[in-house]
Amino acid sequence: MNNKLFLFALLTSLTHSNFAHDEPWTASRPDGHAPISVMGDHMHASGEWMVSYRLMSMEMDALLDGSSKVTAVAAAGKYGYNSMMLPKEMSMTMHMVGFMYAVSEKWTLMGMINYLDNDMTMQRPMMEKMESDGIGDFKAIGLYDLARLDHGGRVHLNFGISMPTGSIDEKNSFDQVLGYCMQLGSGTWDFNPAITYLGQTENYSFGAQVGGVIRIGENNQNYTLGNKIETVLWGARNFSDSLSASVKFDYSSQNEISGSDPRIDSRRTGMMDSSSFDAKSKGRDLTTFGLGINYYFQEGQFKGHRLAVEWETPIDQKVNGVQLELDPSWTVGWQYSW
Ligand SMILES: [Cu+2]
Repeated sequence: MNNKLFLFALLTSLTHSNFAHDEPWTASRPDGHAPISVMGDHMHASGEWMVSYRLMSMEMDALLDGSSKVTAVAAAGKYGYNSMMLPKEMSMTMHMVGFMYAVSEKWTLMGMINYLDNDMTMQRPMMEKMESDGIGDFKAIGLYDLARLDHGGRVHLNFGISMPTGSIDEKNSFDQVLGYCMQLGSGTWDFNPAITYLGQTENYSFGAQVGGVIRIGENNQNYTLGNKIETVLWGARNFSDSLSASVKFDYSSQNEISGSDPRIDSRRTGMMDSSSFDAKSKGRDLTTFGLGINYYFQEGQFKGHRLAVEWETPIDQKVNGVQLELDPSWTVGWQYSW
């Protein structure tokens, strides 16, 4: 609760303070783009293109039961899992390639595809490492310019659709289907709506995005990943025409899975049950704090290129059921527009 009050106070003070600024909002400054982990934060001028690449790296270890750390033995006893089958560590690396194109002043189109690489180690010491990698779900997003406000503010709507191009059939070397968190896609068509507010003063910029993921129907294995809501608030200060630094708060909440994969259910028999196979041990509430740097090349042979890095740490997390705890993560990115 204190976190939310603080965020509210921060946003209120930013939006109601006396930063006199009569220029319209512009992307042509280092803080004209949000911290690199935020998607669909900005629009482009009509006819403009942008390509981007992001690398995101996440690590998880230690088991959580709700918001409390728990040992594998205690979690297994409470939920009826086999403690040796519980996860111990997981790493997730995501390569994300995107493009943007503004078809008019009112509409910017975006496409994003990612390549995922997941590794998971189990509690049982001699057990082989679980691995999965491949293409994730393709996202197509239309950004609609809703309003240009006085004093450098603007608002846009994000209409996103996620297509089920990522596999939900990833298996181990014994031809058994891996747990839910090792799969690469949702298996469903998902709607990704959001509303984004951007503000700028001479040396500061700030923004807020409220969005969600709404799954449509069930996938071909009779389950649906949980719907998700997410609120992101950020602020940045520019130190020159090329360099800015940012802070970010992100709160997200994702529900557990509804339904279950019969192939995964068949692995839950004979004392081999694991939280990885349990549809109720999926989804979490997560609040993170991030620090970032954006660099924008304004001239020279790299004119139009941007480099950005962001470090993000959880400040509060509560998992559904038993799951691994998320550690601090990194996002680095490159963007080029013309
Ligand atoms: Cu862009």
